Amino acid sequence: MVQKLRIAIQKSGRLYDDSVKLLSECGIDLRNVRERLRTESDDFPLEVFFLRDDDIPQYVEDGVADIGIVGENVLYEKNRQAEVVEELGFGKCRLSIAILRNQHYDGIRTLKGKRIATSYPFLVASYLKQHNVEADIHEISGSVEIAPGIGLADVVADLVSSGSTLFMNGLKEVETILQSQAVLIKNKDLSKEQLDLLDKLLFRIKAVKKAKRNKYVLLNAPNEKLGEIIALLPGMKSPSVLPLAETGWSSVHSVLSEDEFWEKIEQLKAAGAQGILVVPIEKMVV
Ligand code: PRT
Ligand code: ZN
Repeated sequence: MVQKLRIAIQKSGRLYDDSVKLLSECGIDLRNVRERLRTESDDFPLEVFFLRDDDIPQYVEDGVADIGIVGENVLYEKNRQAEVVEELGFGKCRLSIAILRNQHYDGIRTLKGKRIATSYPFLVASYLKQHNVEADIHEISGSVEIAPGIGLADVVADLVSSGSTLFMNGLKEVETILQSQAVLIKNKDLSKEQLDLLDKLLFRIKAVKKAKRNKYVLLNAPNEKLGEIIALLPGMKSPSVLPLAETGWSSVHSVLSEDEFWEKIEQLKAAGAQGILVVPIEKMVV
């Protein structure tokens, strides 16, 4: 029988679309995703389980799934034995402590003896312990942000991305417990065959991630400026230079990373580059 890698992803919710999209960008399209129970792929030896995100760390620890995609917030809250193999760059948020906007905050000591409502009791307790602060943690499973308004707690610890939920509930962030994003996790005791399959999948994931961080740039340059322009462009090895039909001009092709993109474009223009085209890259294998 052909060995398959079993992956657990969220059944529905904030990580579902990006998880399925990532697999698809890796050339792995799933059959019957609509049923969202269990499916396979025709393109890669992969079996997919759709689960609540809270259950994914345990399924991976127990080896019911070999790998999984889950937020670091859930992984560390559940405190399960599963290894992070790759950060996936989506589902970004932070677990923060927030208090009512009109309350004075004078450092973490302010939280001493307060009632803190959260769905992350383990992470909050660890954070408070690390800072030697004793407080009263109330675990609630949802709508944490309304707890102070209804008198259930003085303080909340919840996930924040844009901050608008806290703002609309009259709260302000005072401490960040954890920065989180979706990660690929693996069971600790995978077989050699499973690890080989995971390596293949990781190779594809890295190529997709790298492509997203980079852009393909084409520009025209007067030949006398080529030296200066090429010095600005690292490329994968070095830029490609092709003669244009018009004498005295060349077309330069290269790859630029997103971090330095705007700065480099300005420098290229200043150095005499014209007709700069920027194209997204689908996959990047180096
Ligand atoms: O049903 P299941 O248990 O699988 O899903 P769930 O309801 O527990 O989780 P879901 O789908 O809401 O979130 C899945 C994961 O997405 C989380 O575990 C995080 O890793 C990640 N994530 C990223 C977020 C957010 N951003 C986020 N903003 N999860 C939740 N939120 C909520 C937050 O709880 C708060 O209510 O959004 C609100 C805050 O958002 P802002 O933009 O107003 O700050
Ligand atoms: Zn959940």
